[in-house]
Amino acid sequence: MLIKKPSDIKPSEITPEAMYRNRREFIKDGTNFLAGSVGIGSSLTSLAQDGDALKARAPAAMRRSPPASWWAEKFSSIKPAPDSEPNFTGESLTPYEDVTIYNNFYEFGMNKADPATRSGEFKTEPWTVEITGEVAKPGKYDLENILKPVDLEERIYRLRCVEAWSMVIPWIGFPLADLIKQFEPTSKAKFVEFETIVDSDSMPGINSRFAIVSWPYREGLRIDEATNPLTFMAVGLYGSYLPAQNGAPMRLVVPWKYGFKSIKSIVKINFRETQPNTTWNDLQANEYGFYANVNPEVHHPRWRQDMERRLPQTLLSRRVIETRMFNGYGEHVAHMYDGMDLASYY
Ligand SMILES: Nc1nc2c(c(=O)[nH]1)N[C@H]1C(S)=C(S)[C@@H](COP(=O)(O)O)O[C@H]1N2
Ligand SMILES: [Mo]
Repeated sequence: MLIKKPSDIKPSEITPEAMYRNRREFIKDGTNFLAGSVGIGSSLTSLAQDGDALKARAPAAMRRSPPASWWAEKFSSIKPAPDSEPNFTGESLTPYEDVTIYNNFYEFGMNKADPATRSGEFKTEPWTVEITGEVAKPGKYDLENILKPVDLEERIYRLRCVEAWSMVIPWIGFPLADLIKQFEPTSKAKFVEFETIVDSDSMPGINSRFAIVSWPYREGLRIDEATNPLTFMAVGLYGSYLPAQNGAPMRLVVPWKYGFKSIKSIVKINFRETQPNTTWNDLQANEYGFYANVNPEVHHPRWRQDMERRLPQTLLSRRVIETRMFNGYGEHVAHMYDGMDLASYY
């Protein structure tokens, strides 16, 4: 077997995981895990057990989408995350395996492993995004064209699901504000509405008799939230393209809100004057609000919101931590909600 000198190894041969482990080895985990005995509710099953079974079921080939050549060029220069908050959390990263196997993407099914194991037929090329409503430049745009003017950067964010689990994920993408300004919103654009693709041929959850969502999956933000510097459009994670299960080719990431706001595989962006309907709010308005800001003081009937399991859990450590207001990003976002009663606008 040939042994390659480090200088002979092309960057493309280094797995993103290995790259990240090296780069981030210095991270001292500042996360303060609470004692394993803290009662956090019976809904919190141990991922240590689920995890091994899930990993065995997800074929490695499904982890990365095969991208057209323009993607490789786009990914050849990525501005690294600064080593400080809010774009870098200082906590250890959730491993690639967990980020890409433990997912919520109901279009592929309701179980955590469904998006990884049932998205093999999903096509992300060609991909167009339709821009409508209160903008000077509406139209159907090829993804390649709308990504041309944006510079890719890395952001390491916490993601906190309303189901009381959380991850730390190194995303690749760009501020949503950089995308929005291309379409020149009018003064009537007070809200932004997003829709996910509906492709029943490749998304086995769409016509499932267990489906509870009326498709397309929809989300929305107020325009000031959408243009907040933290609000991110991700096109990759761990230095590589987004796998289908994480919302390829482009998904929203709103780190101070519950995970369900971070809508995946976006095909429509509509600018409007009134607040849009959103998927989870439509389904169960008493449990899921439009704002969905992470808030340990607003209770949810089925999951504790004052604590969370930081993935991956192991048999030895359940890694239960306290949930922070605005998921720890309050300094950068709390001002947008001045004077609002967050118990009513949850
Ligand atoms: N289209 C679509 N987007 C979605 C979902 C979904 O079911 N469909 N699930 C949401 C939920 S509940 C969460 S927690 C996050 C999970 O993102 P991840 O699987 O990349 O961690 O995606 C969100 N975006
Ligand atoms: Mo979620």
